[in-house]
Amino acid sequence: MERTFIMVKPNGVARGLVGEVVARFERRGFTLRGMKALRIDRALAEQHYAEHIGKPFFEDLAAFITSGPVVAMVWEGREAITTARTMMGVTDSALAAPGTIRGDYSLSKEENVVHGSDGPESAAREIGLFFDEAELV
Ligand code: IDP
Ligand code: MG
Repeated sequence: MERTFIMVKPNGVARGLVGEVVARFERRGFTLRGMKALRIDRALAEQHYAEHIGKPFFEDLAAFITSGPVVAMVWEGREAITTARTMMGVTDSALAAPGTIRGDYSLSKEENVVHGSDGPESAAREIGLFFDEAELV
């Protein structure tokens, strides 16, 4: 069994899409191990998106991700990381396939509703960034 870090971004929370995202992971068969609503501050944004610091879109990304509450989750299941990325769709929502979260709920490259870890190392790092071990069931 594998764990992945999934987050509903500020536009997804503001638009009332938390339940929609949760329902998809539940119905797919994943087990919810942790969940919290929080407001990301600048320092956490820089840690979470460390790989993107210095890229042209980083300042807009940091402003967006700190703009309102997010919902952070840990989901567990077989091939969780890859399967979650498939369920989310590609980064640019306009290109994301219908039936994916981004492909069903966004047209934006930046405000693309959800974040999901892209590999085992980032999953472990991101889970540790947002959750204490005691917060995971
Ligand atoms: P991912 O979320 O699909 O893993 P990443 O390349 O890791 O995509 O980028 C992180 C986030 O940064 C994206 O989800 C999106 O919100 C934003 N982003 C990525 N590329 C661009 C861009 O070219 N313009 C604006 N925002 C971008
Ligand atoms: Mg990424």
